[in-house]
Amino acid sequence: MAKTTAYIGLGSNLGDRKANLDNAVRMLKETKGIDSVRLSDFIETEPLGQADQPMYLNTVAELKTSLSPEKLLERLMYVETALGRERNVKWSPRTIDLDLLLFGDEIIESLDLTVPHPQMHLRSFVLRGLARLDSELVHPVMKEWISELAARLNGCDFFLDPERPQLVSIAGVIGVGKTTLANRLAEHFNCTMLPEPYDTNPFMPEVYAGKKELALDSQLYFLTSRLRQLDPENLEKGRIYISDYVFDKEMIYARQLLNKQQLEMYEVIYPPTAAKVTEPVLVLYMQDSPKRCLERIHERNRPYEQLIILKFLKSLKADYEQLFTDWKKSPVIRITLPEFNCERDEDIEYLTNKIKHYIAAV
Ligand code: A4P
Ligand code: MG
Repeated sequence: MAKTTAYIGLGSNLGDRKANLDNAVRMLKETKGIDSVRLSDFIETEPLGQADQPMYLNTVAELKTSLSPEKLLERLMYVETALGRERNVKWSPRTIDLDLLLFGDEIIESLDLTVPHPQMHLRSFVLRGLARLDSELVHPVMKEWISELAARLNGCDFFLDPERPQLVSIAGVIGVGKTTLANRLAEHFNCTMLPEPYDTNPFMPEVYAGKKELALDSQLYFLTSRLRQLDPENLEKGRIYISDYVFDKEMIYARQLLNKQQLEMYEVIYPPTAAKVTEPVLVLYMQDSPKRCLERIHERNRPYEQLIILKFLKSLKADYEQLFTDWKKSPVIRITLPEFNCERDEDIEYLTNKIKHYIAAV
């Protein structure tokens, strides 16, 4: 009988977690129709969704099976019950949770079973385990490498939360094309675009022209206008918004443009403001060479921007790289130019197909 390779996500956060996982694996191995069980590492993870719970112990199992997906799910539920799993509240603490992550490359959407597991692409503890068991695995719906999906999460775990505004923020250095992409995406999703108010900032042209004493005013202007735009009071939960900037770049620009005294004052104001703004559910980070960004800046010809030099763009790019090396707030999809071209409909379609897996729009 033909065998399918299936992957199971195992988790426990009640009782003797290691023994619970070991027992579940033993019972799976003893199952007729299941063989060659291989495990990834056991890792301790923060409870996802509800913070006031004990830490989880998670692992991923690969198995070969001649069972149907439905029979395999039945067996998983049997093992859960046998090991003391109580089904009361969704996402409550549990002695054992067994999720069917992948069943070959099958896509199943029935009443009792959704495969691939609908939120697996948002969980590092699942993706890393899968990639360790098979580095060539591809997500059958998203059609992307599991390792690529893992890289987007930077070691963090997320879940789709319809209770939040579905803010997608676009990041990248000046001239990379954030506004153009934001407009195209807003058109596609038929949603509001939150544009950076660069042309109403009365201080910025003077700062770029050399009046450094106005740099703090310019930064405060941006800070307050973004606070207004991203105030959770002004954004509806479950609705999609696209912003052509990521709020956290404020600190990058402050470090670049403010002198020591100005920065000291700014650093007092910034954290309480940052704590108030709506965080993105997804960031799109556009990457291109500083040279090509400078060419675009010359083409679009905003007067004050013409004083920008390549060295400044290179330094901004390095700061953005660091920001996203450390980023823990949301998944990040990196978009590399010029391979990606905003003007091409198929590129936009390809990107929007990725984005929709990261937003919980109602
Ligand atoms: N079901 C549909 N598709 C599947 C599938 N692919 N695998 C149905 C398993 N079951 C599937 O499952 C409820 C019903 O989902 C089943 O009857 C089955 O017919 P459940 O296991 O009773 O409910 P649940 O586990 O509370 O919900 P769900 O949606 O499975 O939640 P998850 O995704 O399992 O999340 N944090 C950390 N750090 N580690 C974790 O492992 N797990 C959860 C639970 C929350 N937070 C966590 C972890
Ligand atoms: Mg489950």
